[in-house]
Amino acid sequence: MSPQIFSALQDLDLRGAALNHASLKAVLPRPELDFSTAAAAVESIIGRVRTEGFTALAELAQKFDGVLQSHTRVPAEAMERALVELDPEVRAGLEESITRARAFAAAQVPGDTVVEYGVGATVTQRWVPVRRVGLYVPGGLAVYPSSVIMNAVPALAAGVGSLAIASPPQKEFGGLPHPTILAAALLLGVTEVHAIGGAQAIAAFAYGVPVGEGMDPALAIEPVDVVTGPGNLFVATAKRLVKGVVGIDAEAGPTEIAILADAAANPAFVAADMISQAEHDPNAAAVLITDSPELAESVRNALEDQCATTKHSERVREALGGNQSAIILVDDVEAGIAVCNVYAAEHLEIHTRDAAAVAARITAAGAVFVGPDAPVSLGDYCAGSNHVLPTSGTAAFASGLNVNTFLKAIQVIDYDRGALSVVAPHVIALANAEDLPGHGDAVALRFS
Ligand code: HSO
Ligand code: ZN
Repeated sequence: MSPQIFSALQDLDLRGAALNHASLKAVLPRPELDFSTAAAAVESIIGRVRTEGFTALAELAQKFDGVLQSHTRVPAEAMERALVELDPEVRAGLEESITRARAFAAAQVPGDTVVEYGVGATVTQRWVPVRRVGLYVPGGLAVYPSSVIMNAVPALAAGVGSLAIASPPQKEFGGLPHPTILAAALLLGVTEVHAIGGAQAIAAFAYGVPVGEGMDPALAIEPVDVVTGPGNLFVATAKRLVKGVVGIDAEAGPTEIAILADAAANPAFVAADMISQAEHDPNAAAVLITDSPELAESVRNALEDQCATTKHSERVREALGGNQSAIILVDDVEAGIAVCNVYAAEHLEIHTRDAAAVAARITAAGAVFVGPDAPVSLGDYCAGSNHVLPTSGTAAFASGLNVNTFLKAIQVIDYDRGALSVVAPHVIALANAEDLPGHGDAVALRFS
């Protein structure tokens, strides 16, 4: 009897196809996120939080999360209890994750850039952290204490002085966020955690929650400068709508994994890694790009085997069978690299000979995992890299969360009179050319 194969996963045969950017982009599987469906509801939520503050938050928590709230801030005792009651193995895992993420983030902190244009003339680029950030940690299908680490560590390494976390209230935990999230926050020294979910959390961060006269001042939330963190369509839409009022990180849609593999790849590893990301969400994408029809066949077999026993098999089967997932056949690894660079995956694994050399030629991906022993799950938890990464092709222009997400560059211009005199004629000439003589006069005055 021939082994059962996983047939729900679509085939896309690009052997002999044109590999230019536009034609590849048109055929690669990627669903369009339709922000318009959520926009009206999210706009109304943002408006309500801005005008009604805590009253709106409490009503929305009752409506969406089924909890009655007297405040959003998680009390210190609940945070401490969560840490005391945390499973020691989970604690050890979180601590290892924090240690590695901290080392990578600390190494990213940029130094000032100074250029001297002769005596008395310097221009400096100075990096300054934003004052306060709001980190959103989703609830939903899974609980993500690891995302607390991935959001908070680079902000702390950047030197951000004030951090707040929001995560949806959970009915089964007395209206607080999941205790592992509280414990992870406390391990990082973050003590301001709010039980707020969805678009309302993003609104509360962006505009703050003012308290009216006679109200408990503890209900207030101070506005932040940057909001980061993944979330569902409502959260993503809210982040789009508040962008400009605050900074946001890259948009995070459903998780994606692309794997570039040749005939030498281990099909069981490839299948397991596809399943690992497909288990996040029925809309998650898993894409295998290979020049080996034999490998494609063995990965299908392995997927069928592993799907039979994996815990979230229903979700996984839906994700793998969706239009967003595929096995793509290409002529050779060279063509595979071209496909990967157009697809711009959130996560890209390289399972080819000379994996490091292939990885070095990748120009668009949130994160690249090199070789058979660097699965995405390593990066999700304990590699040291960040797991908040650009999805939906935005890796073409956006980066994963890092220290720079939380820094601003200030340019400092320091010229003395002698240094100014050297360029004065040029400033005056350019000012006149732009018909802005006042600009030139401001310089000339200093020498008259
Ligand atoms: N793969 C997810 C992150 C995550 N995985 C958290 C497990 N926990 C998006 O990069
Ligand atoms: Zn994951």
